[in-house]
Amino acid sequence: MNIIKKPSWNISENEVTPEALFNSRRTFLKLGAAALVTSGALIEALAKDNIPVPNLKYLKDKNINNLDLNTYEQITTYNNFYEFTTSKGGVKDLAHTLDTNNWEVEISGLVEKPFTIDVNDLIKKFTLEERIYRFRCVEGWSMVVPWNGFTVADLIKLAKPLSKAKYIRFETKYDDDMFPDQRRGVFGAVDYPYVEGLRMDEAMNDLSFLAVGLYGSILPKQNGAPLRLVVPWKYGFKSIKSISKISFHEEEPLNTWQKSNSREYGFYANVNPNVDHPRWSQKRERVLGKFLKQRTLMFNGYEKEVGHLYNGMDLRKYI
Ligand SMILES: Nc1nc2c(c(=O)[nH]1)N[C@H]1C(S)=C(S)[C@@H](COP(=O)(O)O)O[C@H]1N2
Ligand SMILES: [Mo]
Repeated sequence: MNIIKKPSWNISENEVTPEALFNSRRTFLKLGAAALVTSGALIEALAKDNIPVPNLKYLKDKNINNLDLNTYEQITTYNNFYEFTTSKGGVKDLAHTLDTNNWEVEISGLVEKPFTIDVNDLIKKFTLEERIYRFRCVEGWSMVVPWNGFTVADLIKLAKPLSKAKYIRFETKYDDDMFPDQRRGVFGAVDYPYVEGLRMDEAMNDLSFLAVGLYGSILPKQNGAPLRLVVPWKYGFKSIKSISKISFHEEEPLNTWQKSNSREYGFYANVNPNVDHPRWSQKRERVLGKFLKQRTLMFNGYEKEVGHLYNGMDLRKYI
């Protein structure tokens, strides 16, 4: 846990009240926001690292794999969000036009009864938890992120799909006042709105997650506020941001990157060091903030949890 290693957390014991809150970061996060904001010392410490004061309550991830978290700064300043720009450093400065007020999420397609719900009312229906996940972009960089949110499985239970629904489809909001490239289309290779999908058994897997926050606070706009998918065993482009439509289908949805270039990007996009991208190797990756590259793991390290979903499938064909 990298926050605790940082000098700003070296607050002497007697400066801190109540002591129980601060003896470990683990305790601190478990208690949630309400107890926290009472401490000026803590707020200062968070501010020094540019980490917002946590404003979500959630069940803590035990981080049994001891993943080394990327910093809040790294996660929120290096982004892919083509609706704003293709410059990874530029997204954070442009994303202010994304307006998450009165954000509705439409649930439709093969469900018992379609409905539309305000995203805040949707979030209130679930117990939030933290998920510390590896995140691997198809371009060869990666990071470790402490997300907050709920499982796609929980969302599916609420949506009540019919048994003939075999796929779930997600769509980013379409609003060219909020997303400048939806109007300009400068990056012509991508059709908006951005679309992604999962097979229903993939979506029901416990790893499939809908994030509403990171590091204990609501998602920054550049990371896909107010609601984004996180599928940690798949390349990052599957993790669609700023979702406003979720629907259920019999047929496999055509996702944005497959539509744009089906030779290079498919529907599955499982992280796989043994299948190269047509233009580069996928054997290694650069973790944000680290100098040396590291080996990429099969299914991004989640083979035990998801390998069975692809039994009998040729992963060279189903890219
Ligand atoms: N709507 C939308 N979702 C998107 C993208 C995008 O351009 N638009 N980029 C994808 C890609 S390629 C990656 S790697 C991740 C990046 O997420 P991050 O900026 O939170 O790291 O978002 C994915 N989701
Ligand atoms: Mo990506």
